[in-house]
Amino acid sequence: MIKPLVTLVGLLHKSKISEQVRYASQALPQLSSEKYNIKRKDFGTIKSSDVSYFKSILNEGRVLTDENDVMPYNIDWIKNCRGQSTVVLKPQNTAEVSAILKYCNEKRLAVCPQGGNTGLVGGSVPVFDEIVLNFSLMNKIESLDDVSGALICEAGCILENLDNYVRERGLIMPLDLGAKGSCHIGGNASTNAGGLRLLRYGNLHGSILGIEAVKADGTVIDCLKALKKDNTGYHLKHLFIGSEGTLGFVTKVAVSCPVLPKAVNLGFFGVENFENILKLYKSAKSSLGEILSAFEMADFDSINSTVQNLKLPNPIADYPFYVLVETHGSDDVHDGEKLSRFLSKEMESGLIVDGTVTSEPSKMQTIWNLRESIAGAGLVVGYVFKYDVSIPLKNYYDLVPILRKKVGDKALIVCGYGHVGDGNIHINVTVPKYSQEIASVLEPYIFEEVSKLNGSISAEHGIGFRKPKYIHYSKDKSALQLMKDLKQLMDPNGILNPYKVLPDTV
Ligand code: FAD
Ligand code: 2HG
Ligand code: ZN
Repeated sequence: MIKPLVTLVGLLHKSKISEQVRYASQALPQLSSEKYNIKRKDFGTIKSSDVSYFKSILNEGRVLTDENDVMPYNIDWIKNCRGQSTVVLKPQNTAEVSAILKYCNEKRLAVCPQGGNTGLVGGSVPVFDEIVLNFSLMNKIESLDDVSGALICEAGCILENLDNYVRERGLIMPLDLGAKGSCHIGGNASTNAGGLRLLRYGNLHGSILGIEAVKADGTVIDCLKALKKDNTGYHLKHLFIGSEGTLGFVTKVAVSCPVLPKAVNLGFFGVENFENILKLYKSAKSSLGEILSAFEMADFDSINSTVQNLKLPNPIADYPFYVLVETHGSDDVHDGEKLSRFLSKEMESGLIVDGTVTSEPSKMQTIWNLRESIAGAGLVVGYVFKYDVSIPLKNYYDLVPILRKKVGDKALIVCGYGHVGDGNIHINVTVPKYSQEIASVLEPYIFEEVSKLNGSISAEHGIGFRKPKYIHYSKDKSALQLMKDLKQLMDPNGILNPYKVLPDTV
């Protein structure tokens, strides 16, 4: 029986980032299977003998079956999806993951891999009674080569912990995101997470040097080389990067860590219109050159709703648009001057209306905190339809005003923000409560429009549970068929994260 809501809400607030968010509604989300009308596939159902087996290879404490203990693992970060799993397993090493999958494959038991459960497309939680395999106890750092920058660690290491660890040794992680306090490096690899530094350090297909993963039948695939160059046959690690747990479970990762920049400077600017943001981006690339590490934008509604809902300070006045520019370099005076010169030049040209430049850690933190908190701000007042799309820069912001008009007063806020340098905009449509009527105004319309603009329906969050039926807007039939063939080869019984990524029909 489900325990009183008070207890459940307490449990849901376990993770660090969830604490930032006071949810408007304390009700449990509707079951995903009902909300999206999904039929259970023909998998085995868990018996008490299965639970006994899991307890024999893990131990009592690492097999959760109490409904209250299991509940948080069934619900995603935005409280949109709710699965019906009755068992959560917490392996401590690769051999345990392998034994679990071998057993599940033989019994046709479906399994949902879960990292920090910060995913935004419902991929990290079960839909029906899939077993949750949670990686939080696989959190050991194996080695760090401080000359090459190669870090080898287990999949369940929290990104922020890794960043702190390598910082103490003169390096940084090549990726940074608002969920860093909770997300795992294995989750990052499995989603090919982008984030706030991608502009400078590239995506994980480049930064991940090697991967160890477990296939559906329990075979451990060892591609855990920490070499920059390795052209020996097929580059198999890439199959696991971004495949969202549908081809194998990532157990270890080798990551190339860049050098900790000696000088970090941050500018936060007010801008009159979106056209000026594009001009500013072009100018920033030429004025700041190799030290440019982030170029982010947010519209007034994104910043204003974050300020209002989360009571966060905005260091500058109200403007239609905001731009955040960060530099990573090696000379504090030189880099600071470069950014200040850029600010003065563009204030004179009128591209920047107002702005601030700082290298003081606490001030930079305030600005980044405002930017990173946009993702959770709408959840305080209602339900948020989240879209994460890539659009060619000249059309980057086009859909926001169009959607505002289309949803009218059904929405509390329609806002756009994101990683301009990567052509990736996040459009958040906040409504008082989830409704199928509003969902059908937005979808598939938004994906059709993105497709017409030659964009991608998922820039960085993935396809997960929410978007398989829309994947054809971004992927050709021939590519989808190859995805299906690979799935069949690596997971013939389809037990790895079912109902996710792949559409039912090609
Ligand atoms: P989970 O959410 O647990 O899982 C994500 C997917 O990966 C699921 O399909 C899951 O089944 C699978 N998975 C997890 N671990 C493994 C494993 N070891 N092996 C195989 N499959 C696995 N994303 C960005 O790209 N850029 C951002 O800037 C960004 N900012 C965010 C800010 C906030 C506040 C939040 C809440 C989310 C943000 N995200 C962002 C989304 C999310 O944090 C990323 O997708 C992240 O990489 C997920 O990591 P996780 O450990 O939480 O994975
Ligand atoms: C970000 O860039 C994240 O802040 C989250 O990718 C985006 O929640 C979102 O829409
Ligand atoms: Zn993002």
